[in-house]
Amino acid sequence: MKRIYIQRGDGQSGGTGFLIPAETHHSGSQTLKVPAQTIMEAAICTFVSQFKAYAGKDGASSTLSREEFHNLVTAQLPNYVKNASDPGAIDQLMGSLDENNDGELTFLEFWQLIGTLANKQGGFTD
Ligand SMILES: [Ca+2]
Ligand SMILES: [Ca+2]
Repeated sequence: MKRIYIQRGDGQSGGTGFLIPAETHHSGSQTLKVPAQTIMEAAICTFVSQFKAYAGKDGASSTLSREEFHNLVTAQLPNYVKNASDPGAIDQLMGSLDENNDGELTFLEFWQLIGTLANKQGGFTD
């Protein structure tokens, strides 16, 4: 079972207040246990797995072609990217994200869109 050990900074016997992560390593045949996933960690996993699912449809499996990007945006972000069905808008959006202009979006190139949408969602200024 996972156990989280917390050393309290009580000022006695050298307490440092460091948070010690849950045990992750076991020797022998025991299965490796990792700490329970947090909400943010789960969100990251969702982004990564969804990106991979769409990027893996054709060509390079780690990047989004224009078609894959179009499919992802229309299926997954229809409320945030309102004009997703407009091919011209997709071309323009893709062009703005494709920093090295190779016609493919890496995860980090794609991630700019998520950052922009999330920023807008949060009502943050720039
Ligand atoms: Ca691909
Ligand atoms: Ca690119």
